[in-house]
Amino acid sequence: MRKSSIRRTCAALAAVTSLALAVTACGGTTKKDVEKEGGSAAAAGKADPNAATKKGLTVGFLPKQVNNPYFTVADKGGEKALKELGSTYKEVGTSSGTDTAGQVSYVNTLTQQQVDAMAVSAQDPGALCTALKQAMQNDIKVVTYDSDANPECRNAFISQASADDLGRTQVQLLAEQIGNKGEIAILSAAQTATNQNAWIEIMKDELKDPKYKDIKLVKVAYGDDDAQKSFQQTQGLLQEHPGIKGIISPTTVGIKAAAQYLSGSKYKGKVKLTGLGTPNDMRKYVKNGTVDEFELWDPAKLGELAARTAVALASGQITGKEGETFKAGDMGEYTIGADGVISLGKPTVFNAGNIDQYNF
Ligand code: RAM
Repeated sequence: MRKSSIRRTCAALAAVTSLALAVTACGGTTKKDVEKEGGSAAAAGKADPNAATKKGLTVGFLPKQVNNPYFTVADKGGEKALKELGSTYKEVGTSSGTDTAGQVSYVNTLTQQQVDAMAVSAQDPGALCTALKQAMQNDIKVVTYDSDANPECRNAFISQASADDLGRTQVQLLAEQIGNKGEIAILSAAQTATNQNAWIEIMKDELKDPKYKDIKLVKVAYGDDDAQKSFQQTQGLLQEHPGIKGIISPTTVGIKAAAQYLSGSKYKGKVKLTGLGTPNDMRKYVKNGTVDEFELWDPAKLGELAARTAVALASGQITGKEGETFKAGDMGEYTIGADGVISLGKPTVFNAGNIDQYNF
């Protein structure tokens, strides 16, 4: 039986039985069968950088949260790239940033729909693993973008910038704004978020530098990428710790909600706020003096790179191994780093001087 017909039969089986059963019955056979059939180098685990870019593929995007403007921009970048490549884009996802069970069922849905690849931003590094592994056993390529899953559960991770750069630069931005002195807090997204947790660990490490000896991190609060909860958490932070001099919010939803709270309070301009935000969300707060400087990468480029990586994987040009390179259209050539991580580049810092040059 050819691989494509194996996949179709299995997906049909998955549709009528429980997916786990279908995958147990089918998943283990697909890869081996292909190898026995003398399938492509990629199917046998080797990249073929000269393989033609396949057209007519379907790539499913599963962001952390569908109604989050950051992911709207990122996924549009993916959609545009897929159109250019002659493939089809689709997006599924939950409206809450903390619905890991919902994310798992969307991975299963994409598997049942036999997409060729999926790009996933994980709300939790471990929760999606079983479902993602089932997808890969069904020969679906899995890239994570923005927020990683455990490395064995995906082929590659498209990282927005190195976690090290992002963690350290956010502390540096705030330290400068508060003159290296005072209590600070972090307003994060979900408590399980892989990306925010990685950055927070690095922030804590950066804070160990003796030059920050007069800065004290008093609390890490979680707003769950929910605007109202993030607003309330900011209010709560300042009630609990009225001496706070600065807040870092490494989430676009959190920083916007915190800015909204600060700008309508007596703390406006006095309590400094930085972190990761989109220029369109933050413009108003930079102009009204609530926020001095914050940073981000271009989410559209992140989505585009995720789409191009997914297509390169599905075309067999790369397998996700360290050292493999591929051409990502106009974005140029990318090399896969350790643990299958592909890094987009350096973040951009936004302030009153440059914010009007950006529209996302
Ligand atoms: C939010 C999400 C996303 C993160 C950005 C900075 O939109 O938590 O995962 O990368 O902020």
